[in-house]
Amino acid sequence: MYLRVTVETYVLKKGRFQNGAAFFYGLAFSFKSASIKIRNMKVKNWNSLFFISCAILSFSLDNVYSQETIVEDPTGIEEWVLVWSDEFDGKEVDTTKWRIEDAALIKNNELQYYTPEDVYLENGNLVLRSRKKSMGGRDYTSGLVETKGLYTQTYGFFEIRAKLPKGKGIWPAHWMMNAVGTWPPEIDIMELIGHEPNKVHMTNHWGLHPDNRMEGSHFTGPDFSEDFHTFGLQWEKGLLRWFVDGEERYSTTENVHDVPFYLILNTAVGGNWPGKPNATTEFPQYHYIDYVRVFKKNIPEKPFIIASADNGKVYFDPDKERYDKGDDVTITAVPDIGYIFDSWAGNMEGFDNPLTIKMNKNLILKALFEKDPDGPVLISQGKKVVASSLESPELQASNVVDGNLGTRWSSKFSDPQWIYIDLEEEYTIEAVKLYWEAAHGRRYEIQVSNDAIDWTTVETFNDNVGQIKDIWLENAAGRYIRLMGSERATQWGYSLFEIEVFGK
Ligand SMILES: [Ca+2]
Ligand SMILES: [Ca+2]
Repeated sequence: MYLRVTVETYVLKKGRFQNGAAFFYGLAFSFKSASIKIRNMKVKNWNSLFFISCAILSFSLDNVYSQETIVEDPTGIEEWVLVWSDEFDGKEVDTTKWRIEDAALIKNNELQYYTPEDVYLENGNLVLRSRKKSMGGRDYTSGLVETKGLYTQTYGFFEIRAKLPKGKGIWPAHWMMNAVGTWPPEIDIMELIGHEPNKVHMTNHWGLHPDNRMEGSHFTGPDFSEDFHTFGLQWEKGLLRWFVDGEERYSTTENVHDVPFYLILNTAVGGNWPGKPNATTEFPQYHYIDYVRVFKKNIPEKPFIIASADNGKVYFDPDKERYDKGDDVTITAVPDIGYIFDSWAGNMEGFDNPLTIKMNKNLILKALFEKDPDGPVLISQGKKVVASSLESPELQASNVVDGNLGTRWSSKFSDPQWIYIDLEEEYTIEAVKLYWEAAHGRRYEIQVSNDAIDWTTVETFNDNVGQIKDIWLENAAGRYIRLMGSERATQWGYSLFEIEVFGK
């Protein structure tokens, strides 16, 4: 049952304003003040009932009606719908859109500690600052944000407007990684090596580590540290096209990925490619990002659904990148542990879950969840953890309960391996959430115990695919909870960013 209909689709069409929906816009506008839940019998504004009946009428005419605003066309040749963006106009980084790194990532021999201190908004820009400052065992600090776990997309147009830092050892990048967590694939929209501030690199990575491959090109232009420039990527089935300031600078039709990716914006310091900073490198350096805009191509006969969610996930049946006009699609919002579904927002607002709709237009939806006051609470963070082995001293067991998705525990490269958490007292354990790294366990058991000697298995996985896993448990109680791995899925050890245990 849909009682409200709104209003925010941006259609790009060759720079012209298209206003085909004024009537519906008026309706929807009148409607913005209404907030009614029929299902829960909560009616906040009876004056809106007239408009509700209008909306039901309009809904019966069509699923959705939208205010259509034309934005500049990023490619000049096609019609695009803005589906996700951040203009960075606020006071603080929007953490429903971005995860802010807080870790000494072990990668490419880079020298920075990524800290939230170096990620902030200023004058309508996201600022990633790089400093010569000791932190977390590193000699430099810098900033990294990503949409991992918050927003992913397959295909589209991705545009970032930025003014880049420069100098020997400075490595700004706008790039994308596979949402599933394996590497490659990776698409680098823009990379710049700071001692060549007029050269932009554009690269596609494919294959699977260690048999990975890459192909790319570079464009030599102005000094990209002196002013703002736009860096764009058009990604379609079998096509990748890179743009700098609206001009195509590289393209390929080979090895084009077809799985969802998330976005990453960062400035690395040092690393194998740029080398170390030297006496000529000036600190601090600033990487200014004016906006990030993500589009999907508007194909009227092939509408799409984009759904975002924090504290939950959205599933589609059938799950397709595009639908045929008239297809029925069932959309289900599944809350994270400890949350309950509240409502839908975006092009279509309502309270039914799951909901079935007829695909007549592009739909941009957001699932809203709220904290479940009766739900289980997180009981594992900061507790004592013991593991069977460590891959290396910095990949310590306590990293799975530090609340940081950038730090992880990893075991030695053999089977079996285990890790347990001491909850300090006996709990009824209702759920466990595992955040696997790419090196995950294929077969493992969840076990509980009151003495860390005799273990009872409460859940068994025989063909685990990794990623983020919500595990609901029945009749599980104990002071200790253990993940007992019997078969690794990769040649590497068992590797987990975080284990969250929920109970009462
Ligand atoms: Ca801005
Ligand atoms: Ca962690």
